[in-house]
Amino acid sequence: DYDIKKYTKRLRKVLDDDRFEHTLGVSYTCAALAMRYEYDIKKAQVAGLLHDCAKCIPDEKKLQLCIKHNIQMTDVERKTPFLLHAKVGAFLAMNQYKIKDKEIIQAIINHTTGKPNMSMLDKIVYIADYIEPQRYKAANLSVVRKMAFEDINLALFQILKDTLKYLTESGGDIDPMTQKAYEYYKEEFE
Ligand code: DGI
Ligand code: FE
Ligand code: FE
Ligand code: FE
Repeated sequence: DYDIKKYTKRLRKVLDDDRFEHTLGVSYTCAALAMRYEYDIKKAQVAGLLHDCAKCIPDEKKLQLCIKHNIQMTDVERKTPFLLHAKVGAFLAMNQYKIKDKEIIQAIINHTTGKPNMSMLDKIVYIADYIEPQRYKAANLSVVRKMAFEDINLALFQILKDTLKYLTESGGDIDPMTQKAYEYYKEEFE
């Protein structure tokens, strides 16, 4: 079973204070969304807890870990290595935190870019990451926070749309997966 106390203890050591607080916020928000959408609460909590476990690893080290462990990188990830905290985080969840559940691992991989046809847990973590109580630098927060508990797919699409808009305006390189995720859900809503 999941030793949430042990994971939390490790995370407190490997994350800075703000990231640790964000992590707790995401974990509890995941639990709340799991209650609303009748998903396994413990699994949602664990996925939220571990989603950013690689966030405080320096970029150079993340790139090294990807090369060493054959983790495939896109060109955008090579250029924007912070994106790799998702894939590296999934790797650490498996190998350090000993998580065997594939849905949890996938949710960690998908938490930054999203992807087409996300699982319920992918959606829960992706959305919780955006709406957790400490988050304040995101578009349409109060609207999306309410929407998340009313229509999970609509909230997901709104976040994908706002993220793409932000990346386009700020000139960030867009990962192919972010673009594909947006287009997939756009089909559904526009
Ligand atoms: O790790 P967190 O900050 O909690 O959240 P996250 O892992 O979801 O990362 C959020 C940031 O990632 C946000 O500023 C948007 C950015 N992002 C998402 N998709 C892409 C992206 N940045 C770039 N450059 N390209 C993407 O495709
Ligand atoms: Fe993240
Ligand atoms: Fe996110
Ligand atoms: Fe996060």
